[in-house]
Amino acid sequence: MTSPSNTPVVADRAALRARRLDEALAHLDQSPGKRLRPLLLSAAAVAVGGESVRAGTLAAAEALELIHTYSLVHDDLPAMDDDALRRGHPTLHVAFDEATAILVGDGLQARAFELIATDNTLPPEQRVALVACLAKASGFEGMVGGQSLDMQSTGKTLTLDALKALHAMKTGALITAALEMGGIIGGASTAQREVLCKVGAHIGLAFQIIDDVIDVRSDSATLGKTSGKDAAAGKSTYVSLMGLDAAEREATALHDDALKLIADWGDSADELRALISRLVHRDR
Ligand code: GRG
Repeated sequence: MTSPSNTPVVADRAALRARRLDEALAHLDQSPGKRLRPLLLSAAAVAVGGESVRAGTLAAAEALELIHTYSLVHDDLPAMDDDALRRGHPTLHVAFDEATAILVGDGLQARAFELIATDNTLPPEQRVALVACLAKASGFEGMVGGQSLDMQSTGKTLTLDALKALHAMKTGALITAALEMGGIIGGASTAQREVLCKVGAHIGLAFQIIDDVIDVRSDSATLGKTSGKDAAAGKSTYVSLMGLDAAEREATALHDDALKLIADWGDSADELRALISRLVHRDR
């Protein structure tokens, strides 16, 4: 007879895989994003002297994209932005249901940390540093905190400084984490990591400013998501506070300052420079 202590709790793991979650993940796979954060991570690793395509880089880059994807799935929920369109396709809670969208987001988040923690090609101390960096950027002091501030800002006119602080957390923290994680994998010195964080703060802000500019300039079909939502919800945006031209000038200045920070980094930083420019000179 099998004793309770050696009876497997999960007799057949494959049978326990929830088909609905697999279908929901397949729906997300139909419309991948621009993968800017994984690209930034890899470019930062190369910039500080690491190799771009090694297993550990791929695991960390994938983890970052999973966190980003979870944030978009949850952001679209009725309790948050209540959006029906994302990347040109129905949002997950519309195509499936709210419970599935919440669970997929939760699962993606857990999987992200699992990917890093179990990657045997990364030294244990790097795994710990990567998990800590990604968790901090995702959590109360980063994206989640920024999202909460954003939700509380509906119908209020924020000062420019308050808007910047909100976006540094909501959007900037994960972009900065991409660079910092690349630095960790590439073996960056403390000084290089500090520069990468400064670059992240600059381009995170520039990225969000351009997002607001594109939101005004484009229609929903071009954007693949509902355009003009923040303004319609009475939220402050860079365009509403600064005007379109000044917002574009500010993004260009941040872009230029970011490039100056890595001006003496040599050819290994070319990929990073190109990405920084792509981030600001984008139309979607
Ligand atoms: C729900 C915890 C939680 C957080 C949500 C990031 C975020 C916080 C919400 C997204 C809202 C939004 C549209 C912010 C503007 C900046 C942004 C993150 C745009 C989307 O990122 P891209 O352009 O998307 O990299 P793709 O689709 O290319 O992956």
